[in-house]
Amino acid sequence: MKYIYLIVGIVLTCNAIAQNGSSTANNHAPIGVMGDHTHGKGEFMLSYRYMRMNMEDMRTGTTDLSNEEVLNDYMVTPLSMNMNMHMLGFMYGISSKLTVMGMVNYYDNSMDHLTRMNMNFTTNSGGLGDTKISFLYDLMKKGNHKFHMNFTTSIPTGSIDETDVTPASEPDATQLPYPMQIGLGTWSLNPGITYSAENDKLSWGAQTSGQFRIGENDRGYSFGNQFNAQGWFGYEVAPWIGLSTRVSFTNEDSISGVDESYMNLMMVPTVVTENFGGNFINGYLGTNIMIPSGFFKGHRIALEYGLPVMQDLNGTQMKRGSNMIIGWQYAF
Ligand SMILES: [Cu+2]
Repeated sequence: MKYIYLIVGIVLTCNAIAQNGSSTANNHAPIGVMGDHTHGKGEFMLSYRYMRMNMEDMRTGTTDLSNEEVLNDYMVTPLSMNMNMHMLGFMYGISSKLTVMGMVNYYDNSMDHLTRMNMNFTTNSGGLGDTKISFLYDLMKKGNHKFHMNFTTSIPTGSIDETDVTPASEPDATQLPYPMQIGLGTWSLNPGITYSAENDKLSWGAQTSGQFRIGENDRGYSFGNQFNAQGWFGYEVAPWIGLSTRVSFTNEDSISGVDESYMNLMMVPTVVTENFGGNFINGYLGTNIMIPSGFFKGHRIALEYGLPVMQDLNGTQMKRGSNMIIGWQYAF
């Protein structure tokens, strides 16, 4: 809730600042949408996003579970997880129709647990994640309406061998559960299509995409394929600032194959492959700001905050919580 006040606050306090002639802040979708726009030939864009996602409390399907209920079946229950992601990206217009995009991510994860013996412990992992290369191809532009195709290849540069010390492994480190791994360990092909449109004050768009994991990784498993559909709506308060709402739907499969290093599947729900994926609907509020003058003229700052609206989980999992993204973009 406090983020809504923050967004409204930014708008009200800054609204008096000098306004720029051309409408631009809302030419981009909310910052959480990847590959929402293309670039003209020879144009570069750099971007940085910081994303913080958090998960807490357990659920099966749409039924919440207490720690005691989880500890009836498992020796340990997760309590919460925090994921911090730093995402560095570039875009380049190869031609008037084709844009290439690259992205590297740095992860910093932590997970809190409770054991049957009523003991708490935390595990950590972090490092460079998978590398993404995308091609965006303009299919159609008609008036203010535009369609482009997205094709992303995810290259498995992130580690799937993350270890840490747990009470059961002390004093040695042990292979951390699936959600604490940094990469997929497999290549992934992610095709999609994006529609965007705008008029005087309003902008809107939609994107649908899939994520298809290729084969299994060298630990013997592969993360679930995903289907995503999302739509957004933006309102231009002033040419340099826009507000946005977004709704996203994700369907994710459970993990296939198995990492044999998890010897005891009664240890914790996060080592059981059935306890992954589900159906998720998230709602977001955001703002896009384009600095209208001065040294940072043309730099974009954006913020988006999301919460789950619905989540129907496969097996026993932690619930997804809030999702915050802060971004910077600059084209030249
Ligand atoms: Cu761009």
